[in-house]
Amino acid sequence: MSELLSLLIERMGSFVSGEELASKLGVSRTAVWKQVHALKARGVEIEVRRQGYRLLSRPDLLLESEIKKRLKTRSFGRRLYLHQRVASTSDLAKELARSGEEEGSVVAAEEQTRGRGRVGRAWLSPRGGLWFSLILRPSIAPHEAPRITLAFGAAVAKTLRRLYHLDASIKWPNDVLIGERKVCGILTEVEAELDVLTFLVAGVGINANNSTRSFPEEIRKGATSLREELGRSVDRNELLAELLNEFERSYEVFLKSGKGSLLMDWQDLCSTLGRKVRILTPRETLEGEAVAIDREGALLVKTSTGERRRVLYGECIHLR
Ligand code: BT5
Repeated sequence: MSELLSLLIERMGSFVSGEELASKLGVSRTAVWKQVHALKARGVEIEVRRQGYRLLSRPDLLLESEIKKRLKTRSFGRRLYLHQRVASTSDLAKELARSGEEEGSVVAAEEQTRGRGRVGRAWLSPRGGLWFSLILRPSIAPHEAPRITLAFGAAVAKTLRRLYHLDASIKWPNDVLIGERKVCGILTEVEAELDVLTFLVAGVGINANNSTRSFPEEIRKGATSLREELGRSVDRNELLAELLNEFERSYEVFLKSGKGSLLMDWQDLCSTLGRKVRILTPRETLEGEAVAIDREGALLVKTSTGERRRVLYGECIHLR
């Protein structure tokens, strides 16, 4: 179905005969007809006439062929599982990983009904957003996993800057902001045996073409979407492919050279450094100035008494 749609996208606005489509796809004309009707049922606007089929507007759907034609990766996104509606793409990715799925596979969905944030928080995932999870099998110790989240956060911020010229920055540890509003969250989950990581699932949620207006007030005031920032929709297939290209590049640097060079990027893209922050950890709340990120990805905070504290996990609030 995705290939048929790709052919219609290439010829948008003009009729393509059933015969031509059938021969290009190597299927019968009846099969083409059935696929067209399945697409129409999903809301894709296709006009059906005697002379063939005509796509009336570009559909906002994740399509394997549209993603793959832009991928420059070795393994990331080479296997794609695209769904309409799931509870959580990270749950599916974890199930796949447990049954031996290879590194680089991606699960994405148009909509999540139980999207998850950290520590049991909910992640709102209506249609129009980009919700996906990537399976990785790095040979690292579980405590090194947060560095990968940092690297991917930087990769998201860089990609949003490059594709859309937006003022994207990272809020330690795992949010991507535009201005002061959250456009993306990343959830990294690991499974390990003893001290060896068996797999890691990086779940990425980006408010792309969805609106944040329907979100509850307390979430809406801190959230934004690409469409709201740009005043137009983005091509989510292009965005996903470009993110995977950037993720794989960062991941390879991370595996080869440790984290040095990633940190350089990270510092440049981080809006937390130099700010007054409040950090909430399960044990305490502390306030001070965020002064640095260390090699482990921990945030160093200088408190009002001049004490330097190191926080590896926690919630960060920008105070000014
Ligand atoms: C995160 O958690 O930011 C990680 C979000 C990861 C979502 C992806 S989507 C694909 C994959 N599948 C999943 O089930 N999850 C991953 P955290 O830092 O805990 O932030 C959660 C908080 O962000 C919530 O408590 C809300 O306040 C806010 N929030 C919820 N939905 C949001 C949205 N769509 N946009 C902006 N903020 C949101």
